[in-house]
Amino acid sequence: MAIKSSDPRRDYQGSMSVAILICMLAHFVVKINGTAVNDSVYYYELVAPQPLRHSAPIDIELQEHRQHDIVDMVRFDKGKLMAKASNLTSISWAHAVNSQQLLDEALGGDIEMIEADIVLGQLNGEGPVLPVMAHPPATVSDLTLEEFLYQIKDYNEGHEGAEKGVKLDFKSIEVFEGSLDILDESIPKMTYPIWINADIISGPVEQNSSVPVDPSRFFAGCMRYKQAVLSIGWTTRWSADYREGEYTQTQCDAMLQAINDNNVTSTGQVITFPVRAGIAANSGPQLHALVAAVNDTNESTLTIWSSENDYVNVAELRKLIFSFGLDRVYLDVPEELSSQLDLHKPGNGAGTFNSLVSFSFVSLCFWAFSSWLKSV
Ligand SMILES: *[C@@H]1O[C@H](CO)[C@@H](O)[C@H](O)[C@H]1NC(C)=O
Ligand SMILES: *[C@@H]1O[C@H](CO)[C@@H](O)[C@H](O)[C@H]1NC(C)=O
Ligand SMILES: *[C@@H]1O[C@H](CO)[C@@H](O)[C@H](O)[C@H]1NC(C)=O
Ligand SMILES: *[C@@H]1O[C@H](CO)[C@@H](O)[C@H](O)[C@H]1NC(C)=O
Ligand SMILES: *[C@@H]1O[C@H](CO)[C@@H](O)[C@H](O)[C@H]1NC(C)=O
Ligand SMILES: CC(=O)N[C@H]1CO[C@H](CO)[C@@H](O)[C@@H]1O
Repeated sequence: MAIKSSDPRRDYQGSMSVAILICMLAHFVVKINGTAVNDSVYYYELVAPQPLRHSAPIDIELQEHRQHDIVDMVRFDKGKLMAKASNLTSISWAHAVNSQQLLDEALGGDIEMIEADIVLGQLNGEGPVLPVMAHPPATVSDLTLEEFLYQIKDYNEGHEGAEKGVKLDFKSIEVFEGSLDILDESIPKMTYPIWINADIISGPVEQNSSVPVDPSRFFAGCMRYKQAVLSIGWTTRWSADYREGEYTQTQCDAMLQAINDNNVTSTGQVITFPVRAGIAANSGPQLHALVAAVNDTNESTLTIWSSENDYVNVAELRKLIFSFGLDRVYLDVPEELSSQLDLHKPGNGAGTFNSLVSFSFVSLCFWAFSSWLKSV
């Protein structure tokens, strides 16, 4: 991230420095574990050396101004990012952004994460078969994966400090492997969150119409992108008409097995489990056991998603969210459902949400992870 602006504020607004700060603070918080935090000095020292990187001579008076600016700015950003990390459900999503029009809307709106599906298909129904943005059974799109990623990168370069993250949902192992050249080219340059998603295990309810993405081949590809969050889920069958059904112990064990067989926790990659709201609501014990099992080596989170019109037991889902804590659950669901969830106050006393000291290193770094990696 080149330091180029003449406006002192902008110099420090790069997500890179914010990311470093957040990660350092997370270490700090973990270390003191439970005692009160006074981090203002710490922050100040961390950022203050930055002006030395300027090649131009720096006027002393200007530098003093800058240091005041830094402290103010860092406090501001710290607060904002802390709020996000302590309440991952407050991160906003655009879901199924599978066309040029939807991408334009997502980039023009104030959402923070763009979720989209990738299949092998054709651009506008003609030409070669290539990775395009569409959800099965569609195989035609007006947007290729390459163009989609390019437009997000272009947007983010022009909106430093307000970058949007991206979650790529690969619908088959063929399209994932067919996308590796594009990902090789684009992911290392990303200074914003990148999640790679696939449904790698056959899941509820007796889902047998879509083939899961081969876990070993998927993980083998993902190893190339250490900065990417691994979002690994189950194929699902659900709708407005379902009431019963859960992520069974067998299905959760199969997920854990796939993670262990492929040495995924040894890569240090961040893991989130995408779970369908209506089914997750019925699956508390199994999901807790899964997260706890992964937690032996690596902390993980849930990403609750839902299709429009899915049946969801809202009270049970709410209980599930607070049982994990708002710092462990991303929420990518339709507006109607999120407003019903009423997440502003913890319910049932089971929540882990409390204060600054409850932040986990992973939760904090999740959001800033790719920027942080770029800096080391
Ligand atoms: C935090 O540390 C700074 C600098 O040492 C000090 O001025 C400030 O009063 C401290 N704040 C609290 C709440 O202890
Ligand atoms: C999928 O499951 C349904 C219900 O269990 C069953 O009727 C159907 O034959 C199965 N289809 C395949 C392709 O196995
Ligand atoms: C996982 O690690 C073990 C022990 O280091 C090794 O034998 C095995 O081949 C690895 N498996 C994969 C899929 O990398
Ligand atoms: C994960 O492990 C850490 C450290 O071992 C522990 O403090 C934390 O409570 C665990 N979280 C869950 C959800 O099991
Ligand atoms: C968490 O974020 C959600 C969504 O923005 C919001 O409705 C809720 O009030 C927040 N909860 C807390 C405890 O901050
Ligand atoms: C993000 C994270 O917690 N990564 C850890 C995952 O587990 C390996 C092996 O224990 C650690 O080395 C990583 O730091």
